[in-house]
Amino acid sequence: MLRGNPVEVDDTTKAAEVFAIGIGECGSNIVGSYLKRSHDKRLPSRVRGYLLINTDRADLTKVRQKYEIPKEHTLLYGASEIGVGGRFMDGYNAIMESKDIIFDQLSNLGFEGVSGFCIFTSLGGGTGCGGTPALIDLLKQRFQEEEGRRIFVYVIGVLPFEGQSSEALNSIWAVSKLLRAQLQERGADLTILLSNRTMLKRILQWRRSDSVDYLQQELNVDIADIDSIQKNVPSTIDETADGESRTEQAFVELVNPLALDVVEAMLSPGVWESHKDVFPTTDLADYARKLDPVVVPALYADVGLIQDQASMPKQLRQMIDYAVRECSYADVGEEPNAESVYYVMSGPRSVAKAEYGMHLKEALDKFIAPGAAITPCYVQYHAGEESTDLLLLLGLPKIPELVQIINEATQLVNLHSGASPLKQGWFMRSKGTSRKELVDAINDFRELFSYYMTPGETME
Ligand SMILES: Nc1nc2c(ncn2[C@@H]2O[C@H](COP(=O)(O)OP(=O)(O)OP(=O)(O)O)[C@@H](O)[C@H]2O)c(=O)[nH]1
Ligand SMILES: [Mg+2]
Repeated sequence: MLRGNPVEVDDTTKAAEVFAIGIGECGSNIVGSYLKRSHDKRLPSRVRGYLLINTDRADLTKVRQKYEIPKEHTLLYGASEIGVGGRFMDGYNAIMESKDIIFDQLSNLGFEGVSGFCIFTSLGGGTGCGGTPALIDLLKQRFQEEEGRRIFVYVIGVLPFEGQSSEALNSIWAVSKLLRAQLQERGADLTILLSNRTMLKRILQWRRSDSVDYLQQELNVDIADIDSIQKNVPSTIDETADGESRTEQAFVELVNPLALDVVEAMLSPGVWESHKDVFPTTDLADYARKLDPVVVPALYADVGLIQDQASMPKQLRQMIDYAVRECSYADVGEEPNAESVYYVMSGPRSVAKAEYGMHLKEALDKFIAPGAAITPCYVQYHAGEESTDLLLLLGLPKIPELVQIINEATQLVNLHSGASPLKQGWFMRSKGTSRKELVDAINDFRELFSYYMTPGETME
């Protein structure tokens, strides 16, 4: 649509194109399922191209077949061909060592001149978790240092299900690494956190009966108690390793479409369409300028607002309450205390309008820290029959489930700590790094999300 239209030729339009990269199994699946779902196998018009990369040949082949991805949009790299099994430093090094082939392929796919990258990855594995910071480092070096051109990089990172302590530790390392690198202009401009456990909870709440049917059919078991699934992923249904991986596979199939919806909503203000107005003009890069570096999105689709001026403030307040509490992609609890907020309200002209900004601001007040900046964006459709959708991006909110992740990671570190170098060998063997680097990462988290921690509680 955008292509060939005279409007696209102006600089601002061109400047807004992004390139999508899916790294590792999770990242590839998310981008793959997007392509499969969109009718004509196309990305939103602001996404110039995409590449799925993995160190695991079998996984890459699977993704190609499953989502019918042309071979030139995939790349196998690294020495092992069987993935890195959660050893994230191997994931990091594999990217660094494959710089040339990665850039060659990106260049064949036309990545020159894009203004940003969206990298999709899980945070708990090895290939994506370790590879993402390395990839960003290379991209920033290439564009910012060699070409002298600022680019922005967004990471859409998936937090693990509950009870996966090794993945909890990897996730903490990755986020801390991305933030620390940002201090040197070599990290992610925005890390958007999506949590598998929360997305699963949402899906089971919203599409309860569909989801149960799907799970029963996929797993071939009788799912009597869906509440216990939510609390106890993935061991509820079947304790065997095979059963676990089957369950996990079924869960990720359920949540992946949810992950895509939020990215599409973020892109939507920047996608040009003849029958809509956007103000203020908003592009992907604006999110990074206005928000803190770690963001939790909430998407409330199809809000049923009733046209009645008198009750509008109340309706808008309920909309915000519901979005924060029931539609966030990682559970932010009752008091997220976000340090910045961006909202995109889209819908018919009569609803998505700046006059309501005052009410939205009031409604957001109890969910944000004193002094937190609120940045609005309104997307108005002329026709009037569009649904009303609200996207909230919460910058650096409190995330109660991170407490659990921190605790799981801390326990694991303690388990393998001791005076003997033999004992500490675990860190190098299974993560490829030192105990100290992991302890530092955990301490970064404790500081960043200090809200939950008792003062002085740092690891030695
Ligand atoms: N939402 C979602 N999560 C996934 C998907 N695939 C894997 N995961 C989660 O991702 C984590 C595992 O990471 P993977 O992406 O499989 O790891 P990887 O990057 O391929 O790295 P290695 O396999 O260690 O080389 C676990 O927390 C999984 O639950 C997916 O398609 N969607
Ligand atoms: Mg893998």
